[in-house]
Amino acid sequence: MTKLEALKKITEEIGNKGPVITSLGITTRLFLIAQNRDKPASNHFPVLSSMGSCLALAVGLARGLVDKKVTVVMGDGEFLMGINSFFTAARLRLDNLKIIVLNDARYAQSGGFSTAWKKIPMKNVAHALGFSGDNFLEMEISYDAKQEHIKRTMLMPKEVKQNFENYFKTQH
Ligand SMILES: Cc1ncc(C[n+]2csc(CCOP(=O)(O)OP(=O)(O)O)c2C)c(N)n1
Ligand SMILES: [Mg+2]
Repeated sequence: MTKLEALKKITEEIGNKGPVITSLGITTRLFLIAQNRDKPASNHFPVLSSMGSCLALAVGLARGLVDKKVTVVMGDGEFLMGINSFFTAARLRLDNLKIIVLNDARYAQSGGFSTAWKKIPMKNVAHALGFSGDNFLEMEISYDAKQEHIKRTMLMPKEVKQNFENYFKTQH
C-alpha cells in the first residue's frame, strides 16, 4: 500500500468524526491531498516540523475531550521519536484515542534511512503494552524514494494555532 492510498482509506473511515492530528512532512502533505484540500479542515491539526510531539498532543486531546474520538496518524520515524508518549497512552488506557502508524520502516522525507521498525515488530510492542486493534493500527507502507513530486503545504504555524483555538471555542 502506498502512503496516499493509506491516507485515503483513513479519510474515508474517520470522516469528520473528531479531531485528527497528522505528523510532520509527507504525512500531513499527503493527508491534505487525500482530502483534496490546500488547508486543513477545522478538526485537523497538523504538527509541523516538531518531530516526536504528535502523540503527546493526541494524548492530551484525548484526555481533555473525553466525548470525542481522537485520531493520530503518523510516520514510523515520528512514532519512534515520541515513543515515550506511547507508554503514557498505554498507562492511561484512553479508549477514545486511535493511533495509526504508517510504517515504511524509513525516514522517507529525510533521505530514506531505515528506522528501528525495520527489525522490531511494532505490533508486538503495541500488544505487549495492552493496545488492541481499536486503539492501535499499523499500516505497512511501500517505500517511495521520490518525494519531490508531493505538493508542499503552504501552512504557517500561526494558522495551525488559530485553527486549534477556533476548534476549542466551538467545543465549549
Ligand atoms: C526533531 C527533528 N529531528 C529531525 C527532523 C527532520 N525530519 C523531518 S521528516 C523526518 C523523517 C520522518 O520520518 P517518518 O515519520 O517515518 O515519516 P516519512 O518521512 O517516512 O513519511 C525527519 C528525520 C525534524 N523535523 N525534527
Ligand atoms: Mg517513515
